[in-house]
Amino acid sequence: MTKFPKEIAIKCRQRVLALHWVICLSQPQKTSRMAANKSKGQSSLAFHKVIMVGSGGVGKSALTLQFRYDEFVEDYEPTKADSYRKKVVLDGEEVQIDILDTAGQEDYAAIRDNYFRSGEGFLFVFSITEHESFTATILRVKTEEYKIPLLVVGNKSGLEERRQVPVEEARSKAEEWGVQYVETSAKTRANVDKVFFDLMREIRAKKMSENKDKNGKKSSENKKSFKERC
Ligand SMILES: Nc1nc2c(ncn2[C@@H]2O[C@H](COP(=O)(O)OP(=O)(O)OP(=O)(O)O)[C@@H](O)[C@H]2O)c(=O)[nH]1
Ligand SMILES: [Mg+2]
Repeated sequence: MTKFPKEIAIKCRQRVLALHWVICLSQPQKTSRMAANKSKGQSSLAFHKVIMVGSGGVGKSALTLQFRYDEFVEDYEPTKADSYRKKVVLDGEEVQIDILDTAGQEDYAAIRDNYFRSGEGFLFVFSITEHESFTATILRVKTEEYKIPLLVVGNKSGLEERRQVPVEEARSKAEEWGVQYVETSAKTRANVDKVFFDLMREIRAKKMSENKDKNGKKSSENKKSFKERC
């Protein structure tokens, strides 16, 4: 029997997961409600959906692959859309992170823009060696709803001699938006875990405050109906 190459199997899995994101687009509420309705005995792993955004070649895939597989990929192969899944322990709790690695190349913009709605948090990645990629980030963050959890990530921090974006410039923009700015290197793994974990913490905090609001609303509705009944 001919052996199915491992690389092809991995690629197929990424595409299937990316497709899963498209399907979830039409029913995000349903999924979270289903999780909430699980009985106490059943394991209900928390899911956090993260989307990688940024210009072509800035290192979105390299960061994702480094986080997922602890590997640095030297070759540049423009992404259309790939999805990755990993179980991690976040502050003592086992959670699952779903990462959607989107296309930076404008040729694939239509595919990319379709996915945005389904993200719970975003890593806006630019390369510190390319000022244009930073400008593109500024435009994107401006046009996106940035009340959602997001981090601005200056990647390729190991290439200091080719730096075009001063730390202060990026930091002051991030401060203006009230978000965190972190520099990473997909090559050396510097701050790679940090950006994914910090983003998951922000997503978790937002979900918790939304749940509180919902529960608060419910209990005040219950109180009201009790009063009305009396
Ligand atoms: N030295 C160095 N090279 C990097 C780093 N991150 C990515 N690269 C290289 O930059 C090139 C582009 O990286 P990708 O991760 O494919 O870029 P991308 O943002 O996914 O690009 P698109 O898929 O087209 O949007 C590859 O050759 C990577 O090896 C880094 O931190 N340091
Ligand atoms: Mg890519």
